[in-house]
Amino acid sequence: MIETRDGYAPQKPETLGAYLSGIDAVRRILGGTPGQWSIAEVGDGNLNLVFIVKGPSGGVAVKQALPYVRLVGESWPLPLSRAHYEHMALTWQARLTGALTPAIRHYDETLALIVMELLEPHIIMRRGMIAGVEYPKFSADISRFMARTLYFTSDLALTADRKKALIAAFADNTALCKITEDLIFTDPYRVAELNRWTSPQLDPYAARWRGDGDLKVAVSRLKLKFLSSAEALLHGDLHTGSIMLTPEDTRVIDPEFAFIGPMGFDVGAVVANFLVNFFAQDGHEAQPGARDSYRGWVLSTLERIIALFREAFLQLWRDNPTGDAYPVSLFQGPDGEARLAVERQAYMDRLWTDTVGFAAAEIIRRILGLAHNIDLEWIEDKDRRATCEARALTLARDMMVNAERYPTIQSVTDAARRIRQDMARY
Ligand code: SR1
Ligand code: MG
Repeated sequence: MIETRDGYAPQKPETLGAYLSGIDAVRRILGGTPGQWSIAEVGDGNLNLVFIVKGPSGGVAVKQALPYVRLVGESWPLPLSRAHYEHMALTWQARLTGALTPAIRHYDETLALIVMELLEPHIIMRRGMIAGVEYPKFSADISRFMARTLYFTSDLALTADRKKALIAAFADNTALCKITEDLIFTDPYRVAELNRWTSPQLDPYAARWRGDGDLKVAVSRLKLKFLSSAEALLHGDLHTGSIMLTPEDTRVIDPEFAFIGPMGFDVGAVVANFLVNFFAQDGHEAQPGARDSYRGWVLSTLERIIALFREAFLQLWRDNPTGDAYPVSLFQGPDGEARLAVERQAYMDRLWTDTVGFAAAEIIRRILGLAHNIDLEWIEDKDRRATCEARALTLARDMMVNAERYPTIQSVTDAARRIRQDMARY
């Protein structure tokens, strides 16, 4: 059933101006009179309305939840409460990371609407990476974002009562979690109405995925972890479409899928979307080899992200052992400290193994499931696209089934380079 709520109505450019003119903080940012404001709906995401509003003095971005999935239509109802979770997650992330999120100018729970800072001249990272733009600050920014949001919302930093309160605060974001549970961990491995792929080129791959017992077991283990491991506050959809940036400034947007889940899911989303972009470059270069240097940037940046994330997370743990997990009192004296240092490395190794599996699941669903990436979708020549996709699927299958063969990010990037070299065609 489509949700209705007293006072809720989807905004249109004609109604939004009047609404915003009633909010002092927004009126001051825009300047002039509402008649001088330009308002355009620009949303190209899967779920929501997004408006850009500009006035004589400045601009804002307005995001409003619809009571259904925009990509599919009213046949797929979705609760408006996702704006509540997005607002709450943005508030946490802003507190923990400073300027790595868009500033919130106004929040309206009834309208399920968030007014945010207009990020200009930022663009969606996925688009920048398709165009071959390098972002020198990104590895430092995203590793800091992940380390701080994941560490400070985990049991390593929070006392048990605060951690449980955090779990409770996000526990009802079930509809958004269900999208992930179905679209990432289930549908690509079974016949599902919404699945799609580059056909007929990848038909044999789709069929193989539905008949592969090893893959089904591996993805089911990951799904169980996603369902049951309340490790930290996740962004929940940390792909390159959820990042707006310039070479100088990075902002993480869109945390409406936020909930308390396994950390490797967020880190894996970044890994997966970099790998997909790496494989997609063959479909975007003007002549073979033209994007070699960019491919090098993509993989070396990914390696740096993971190294910096590990370093930053460990440093936060050493400096802020404030949670109820690994009580300081148990690890005093030189022997205790040494044991804890070893255990911290083991913790990071387990997190990395989770990351490999979750990255694989994200790659697979972007090729065989409902929601695809423009990195691949924009490759017009279907044979070329299918070759890029088949290489990504080949790597992802092995990462998922044989995660232990990928103990480091270098082992993943080496395999990506190798598969690209060796696999001439889908
Ligand atoms: C029906 S929503 C499909 C996808 O869009 C969002 O960005 C999430 O990635 C979700 O899985
Ligand atoms: Mg989104």
